[in-house]
Amino acid sequence: MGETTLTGRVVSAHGRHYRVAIQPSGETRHCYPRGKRTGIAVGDNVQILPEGQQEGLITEILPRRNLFYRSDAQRSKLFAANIDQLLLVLAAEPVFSDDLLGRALVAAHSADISVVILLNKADLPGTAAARARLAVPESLGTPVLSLSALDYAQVHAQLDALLKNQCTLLLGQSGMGKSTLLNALVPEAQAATQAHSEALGTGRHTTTQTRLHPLPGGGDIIDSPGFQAFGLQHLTPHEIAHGFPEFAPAIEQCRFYNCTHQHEPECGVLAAMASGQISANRHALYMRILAENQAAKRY
Ligand SMILES: Nc1nc2c(ncn2[C@@H]2O[C@H](COP(=O)(O)OP(=O)(O)O)[C@@H](O)[C@H]2O)c(=O)[nH]1
Ligand SMILES: [Mg+2]
Ligand SMILES: [Zn+2]
Repeated sequence: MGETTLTGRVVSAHGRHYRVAIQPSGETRHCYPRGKRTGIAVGDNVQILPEGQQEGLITEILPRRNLFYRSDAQRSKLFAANIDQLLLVLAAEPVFSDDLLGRALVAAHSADISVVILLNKADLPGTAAARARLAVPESLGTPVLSLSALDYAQVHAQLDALLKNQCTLLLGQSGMGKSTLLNALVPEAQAATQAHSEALGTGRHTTTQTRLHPLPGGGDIIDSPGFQAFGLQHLTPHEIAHGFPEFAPAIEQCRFYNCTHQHEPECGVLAAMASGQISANRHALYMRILAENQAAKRY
């Protein structure tokens, strides 16, 4: 059985349709999972059984380094596997959501994936005010870059070294400029996106699929569709707390080893919040995520 299987990397996902780049030739095949199997992500290394010259059946997902995903009450949405870093794209307009930003950061911190925040549309007058809203993540050590994706020279000057030889996931709400940024970095990407939407007959240029693009200078960038929700139902209470790095020193001061940092006496996190070291907004986000997970478990 072994002699006919091929190994490859998933380079695009759209529903249950996957494109797999076969190693080492690099030829791509249109693949689909066996049976009802889901849970395959862009960036996954997989084994396939070839069918004809252009198709294949995905039979196995090889072990992952990491998986970045969100999970709402109904289902999980896999963004990508085996990534080196997350580039979170925000802008002054449309206004970004603090709640969604906070959740994406929790998901990344809890999976130990490093994050760089990119404040795009630096040419817009609201940029300084938007940057002020990033004070908390910045103070926690998340780098914040600011540029205009319309200015290709600026994009290359600020991002080429960061992205070189890394696998980077581009993530952000729609309208923040992910596609514009991708086009600046990968000149062929625009043509590829358009060909795809024509093939689907949608005629839309909104990104509906997740797709990995090799960068001309080495490395890969993964473009993902925008999102309006970011559930974290897959995290345990401990992982949620781990997703807030500023809680770590305070947690050591909690009296109870199983403190949930919500109402317990002599809680280090509540004390740090009372003295202003932990932001009340961040603690409120922590409480929301925790409450959602507890509500989900009751079903
Ligand atoms: N002023 C300004 N507009 C930008 C910039 N980057 C993107 N845009 C515009 O923002 C809109 C949304 O960009 P798009 O790349 O489609 O966002 P996506 O939904 O995140 O992929 C488009 O009209 C872009 O032309 C920028 O740096 N400055
Ligand atoms: Mg887009
Ligand atoms: Zn506590």
